[in-house]
Amino acid sequence: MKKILALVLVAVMAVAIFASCTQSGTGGGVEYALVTKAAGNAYNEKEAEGFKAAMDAQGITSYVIKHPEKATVDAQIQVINSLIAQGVKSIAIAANDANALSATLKSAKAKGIKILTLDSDVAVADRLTFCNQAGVQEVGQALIDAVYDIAGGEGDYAILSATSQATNQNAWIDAMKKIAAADSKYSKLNLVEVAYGDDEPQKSTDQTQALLTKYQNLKVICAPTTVGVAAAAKVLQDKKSSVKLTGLGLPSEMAAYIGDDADHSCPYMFLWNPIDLGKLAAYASIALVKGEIDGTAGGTFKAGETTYKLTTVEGTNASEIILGPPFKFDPSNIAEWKKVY
Ligand code: RAM
Repeated sequence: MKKILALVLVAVMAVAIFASCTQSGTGGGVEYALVTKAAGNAYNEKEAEGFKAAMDAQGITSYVIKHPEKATVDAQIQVINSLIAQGVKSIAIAANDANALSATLKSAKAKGIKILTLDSDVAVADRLTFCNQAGVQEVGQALIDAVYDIAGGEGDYAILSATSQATNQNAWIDAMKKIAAADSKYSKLNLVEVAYGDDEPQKSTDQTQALLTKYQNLKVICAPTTVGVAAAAKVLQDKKSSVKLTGLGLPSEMAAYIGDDADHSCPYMFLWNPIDLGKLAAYASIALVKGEIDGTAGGTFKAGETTYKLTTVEGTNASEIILGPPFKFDPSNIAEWKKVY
């Protein structure tokens, strides 16, 4: 009996592990695909949850969700090639690199597959539109202002990012640097290092520890990645470090670390709703496949009750769809939001 139980357990676990990498509707062929950055990241699972919910709401079962094994270009190329072979109609992807997916995405496009991005963009020529969680400028501004505020207007800060090639993190970091350079208000802040935890918990933990060792006068770490910020929060809080943290985090993972006192490592942080971002990507995929939008700025489509408009990405004639502004999580609202995502 025990043996049978153990076997059943192993089988259930195997299915669960498989499901965390690939999830699909119950339909026959596959038309709509979501490719996240990587497996093992709760943020990506929330995106997937939203994508699935929107497909279900539309009665569409011909979709597949893929979480590549690692947050690398190679892992994504493999997934995209298999989706091309399956003859999907659209691929919504959170890119692990702005340029290195180009050749693969071009061959998908040549097969008539509609390519769109969410969360992390590619070069605008390689996609029709981008489901952008929040304006890059707004995120950069929120983060640099949080660093300024928490550091008391001056001193050393470090950034703990995801992978060094991640388009979204690089865009936010770039925006932070540009905003800081353009206004003398920030001139007493000193960025000592941008470290990369590769959206892996252990590497992010190690990188946080290394920052603490290297920079004795460090005041603040800013981690614009949910994986990095959660790892750093734990390191700082366990050590009762005086170094404070801010960044982009999932309320469900960060609730234990948010607080204004010496017992908590993170006074406040930001994010948006990753479930809504997944939904937006699903509705945009459907609108592209049905020809309701073609990626040209000015186009509109419905995502549930909301009508979204494709707007122009500054300095280009390419489009993006902005989900909304970044949202601040602090001791006053974290208990409420940790239940949501
Ligand atoms: C991590 C990923 C994701 C990013 C969030 C904020 O989960 O890097 O791409 O948008 O952080």
